Amino acid sequence: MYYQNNMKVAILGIDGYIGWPLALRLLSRGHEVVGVDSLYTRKRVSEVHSDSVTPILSMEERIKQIEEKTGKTIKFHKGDVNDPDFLYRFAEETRPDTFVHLAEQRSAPYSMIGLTQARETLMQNMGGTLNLIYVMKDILPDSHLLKLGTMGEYGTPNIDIPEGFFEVKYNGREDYLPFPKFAGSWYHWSKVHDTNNLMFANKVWNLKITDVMQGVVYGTRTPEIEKYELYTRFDMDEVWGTALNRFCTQAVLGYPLTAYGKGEQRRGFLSLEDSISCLTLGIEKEPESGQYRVYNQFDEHYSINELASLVKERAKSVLKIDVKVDHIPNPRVEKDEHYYNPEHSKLKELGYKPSRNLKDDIDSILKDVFNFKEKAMSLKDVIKPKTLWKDESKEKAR
Ligand code: USQ
Repeated sequence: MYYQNNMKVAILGIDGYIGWPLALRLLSRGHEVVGVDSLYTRKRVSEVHSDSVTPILSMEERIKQIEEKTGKTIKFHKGDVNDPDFLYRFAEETRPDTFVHLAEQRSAPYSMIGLTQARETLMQNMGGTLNLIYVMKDILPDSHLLKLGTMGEYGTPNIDIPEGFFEVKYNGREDYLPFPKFAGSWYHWSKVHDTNNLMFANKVWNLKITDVMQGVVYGTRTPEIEKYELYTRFDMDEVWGTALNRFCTQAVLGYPLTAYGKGEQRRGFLSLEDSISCLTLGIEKEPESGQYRVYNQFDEHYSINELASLVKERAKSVLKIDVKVDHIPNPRVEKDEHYYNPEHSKLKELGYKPSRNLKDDIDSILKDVFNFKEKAMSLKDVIKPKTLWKDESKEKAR
């Protein structure tokens, strides 16, 4: 394992919540960045009548501003990783050292809207990853793929969760095997299928792969976003927004926080800044040739009730806003009380030091969202959960 500077990194999904701040970080560390995006998320978010609360520029305008502010450029290729011709052309032309694959449909609720969205999620995500595997095998067999998976691949088993693999004893024999997966949405299953395909590609073609099982990311800022004043997107609607970002927005608007079910479900969380640091570490300290490695990427795990209480307390302290926590019927099918103890030491062994504390992060999200309160208010109709994992009325109607 070695440390590399001045790498050429292709970020697939560069226009997204994580892709954009990752591009800024890599540029500031002296790497060359090339980007791909189909602008899929912008389109799908607008289809559910939502938008980013933070103001985001077009990709062209982002690149123009970064050139003016840093003198560095990002070569952007608009296209879909699910189109093999496009991806082969892109790889031939740019020949990166590392592919960071973030270009997947990333919303669990979106994947549960209906058959169209379930098919789209599975085909889009598995198709894009499969294309990338073949592109690497055929054109760049020594390149490194850092692929974003999810902690949700594991589900919530009643035993500790290892980082990808574990030792099993069965009928008197032992082996070291992939940990069983039990995901909670078609989106999360699409990541499980990707993982299986990546393990197989590594086995047959020795491809160098890092599979990142990332927890729920929250936040609005990284040092580069602050320095260049170029926001990344921030979603808070029921389809595209994630728990803590939604709670902070709800608090700014004075709306009750939407804790689903009993609120005792636990997930691994990490700040946007920590996500970018971990991904950068995984890019710069790449696996050995022919290695497939798995990281559980989160800082701490919290229950939904713990997060909601902390947001309630910080909203009172920072913005003098009183909010209440509403326990609404869970639109998802998931355990809302369970054991949860995933291991997460490998990234720390690689050098990851969590940078922030949750209280400060929540304060900073609350202040940022408060600055764009009018925009957040204009999106108030898309806060309440409408996407049901199990729609009883449809079942009765059939
Ligand atoms: N939840 C609430 N209230 C809300 C929103 C969510 O109680 O208003 C609960 C959900 O029921 C769930 C938990 O919060 O138990 C997390 O939900 P989420 O929407 O924040 O996150 P999730 O759907 O799991 O997906 C998100 C990202 C996805 C990423 C995943 C990491 O959208 O791209 O892969 O987090 S993880 O959850 O670890 O699998």
